[in-house]
Amino acid sequence: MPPAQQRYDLVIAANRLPVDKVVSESGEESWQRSPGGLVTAMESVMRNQPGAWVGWAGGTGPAEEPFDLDGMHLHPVGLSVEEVRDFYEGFSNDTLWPIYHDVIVPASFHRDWWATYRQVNARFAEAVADVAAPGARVWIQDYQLQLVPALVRRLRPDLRIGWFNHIPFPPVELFAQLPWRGQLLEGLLGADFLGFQRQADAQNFVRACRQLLRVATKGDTVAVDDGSRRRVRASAIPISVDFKGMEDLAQQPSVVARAHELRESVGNPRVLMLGVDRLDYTKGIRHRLKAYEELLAEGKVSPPEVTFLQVATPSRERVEAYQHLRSEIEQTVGRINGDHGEIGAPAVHYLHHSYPREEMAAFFQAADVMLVTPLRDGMNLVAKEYVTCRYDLGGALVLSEFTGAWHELHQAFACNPHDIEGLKQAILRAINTPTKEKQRIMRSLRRRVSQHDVQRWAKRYLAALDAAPERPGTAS
Ligand code: ADQ
Repeated sequence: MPPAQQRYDLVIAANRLPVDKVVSESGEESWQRSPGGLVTAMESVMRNQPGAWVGWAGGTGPAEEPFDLDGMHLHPVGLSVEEVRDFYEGFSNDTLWPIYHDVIVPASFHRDWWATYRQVNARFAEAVADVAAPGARVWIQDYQLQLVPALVRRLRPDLRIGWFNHIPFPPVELFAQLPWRGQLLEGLLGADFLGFQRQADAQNFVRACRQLLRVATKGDTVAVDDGSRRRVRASAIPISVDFKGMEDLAQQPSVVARAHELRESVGNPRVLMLGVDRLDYTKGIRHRLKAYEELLAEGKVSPPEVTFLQVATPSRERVEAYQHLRSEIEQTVGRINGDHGEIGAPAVHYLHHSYPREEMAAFFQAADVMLVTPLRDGMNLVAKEYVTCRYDLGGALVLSEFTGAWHELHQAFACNPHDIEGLKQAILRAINTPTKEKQRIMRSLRRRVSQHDVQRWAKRYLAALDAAPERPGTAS
């Protein structure tokens, strides 16, 4: 074990480190913090206590040396080319991701992917055990690391272990398809506390334990069958955004000017509709385009008066389902523009890029109607970011009932994206509702997000971890 000064009272383990490697013109390499809600939240808790972050740095090959950046100790975990393929693209994103998202596309099951998932989870657990101080709190993130809780407990029974699932936890009927379902549940039950986006996700987990492991459950706790008489609590602590930070950004004069510029560059429409997503089949982009195409064909909306801008971040481009999705979306956009666009006035503006936070804030401010139509989404931060940027109370949010966000943002224009007719009606309502009423809705959406920001989420999570059932024998 490293010397005492290199061990920490709070350890985050996540698939990715919150940094990217940048290479200067002279060829010098350095690390730059990548923006994101999780890292902002962690900064707020790490201000009061030193913390370490264990994660993959994004490349392949042996792990880089641990280093400190902006008050955080970063501990890279290395992945080989084969491990990226089998652990990350394979088991995480082609087995677990579809099963945990209602099997929108079929899941692939491969025993060698599972073997690599176990191997990589063990490496993460060893890294956590190395950097954690005696009695430290460990907070493990997401579906890529479901075996880490039990592996860490085996190595370091003195630690208090939490896990948070950023994506949905599926109903037992779907979860049961996984050939390794028992091992995954046992991996998670190594934690003291398990956090989920929605109560329904926590309940799905508890039910899976009862039905598949045949262990006793009571309310939101599961009894662990390992002779320790431990109980594990599973409950909902929905994630959020850095409301203050993002609102400040949106108010910057350069961002406001950029929002005007964006509207102008798409022809100053009366209604600019916007979609912003990772290019993922869970996000309902196809359904959104279909609804829009029908509205155009029926003459209910027409460019250049109404136009639609879809920003799609490149994602998981080596996984086949994502390659199919991309070509399908690009074909559809081409068809819609061919049928309904005019020279200089396309019906759909489509951007397949990643943008800096400032540009995202400008997109949100420029949009009259924000279309968030996932078929299934753990939370969907885009919905909360949109609301955060609308300090002017402008805009309208169309929100799928299948997102975690909808459970907090009921006042939004709700839609079931599978119901194309209903989706069209929701879009028209969002366009045509009087401004005063839309402002009232936006005010109440903003109140919710401002009072439940990501800093509060992190505090609530850690408080729940501290309050989780004591282990028999350790209670004072
Ligand atoms: P994601 O599936 O990635 O996250 P989401 O919650 O919408 O989905 O977060 C995406 C983030 O990427 C947002 O912060 C958004 O602003 C940003 N983004 C999107 N397109 C971008 C672009 N072109 N350029 C730059 N940034 C872009 C998973 C789960 C979600 C859950 C989050 C957090 O799938 O359900 O809400 O984790 O828990």
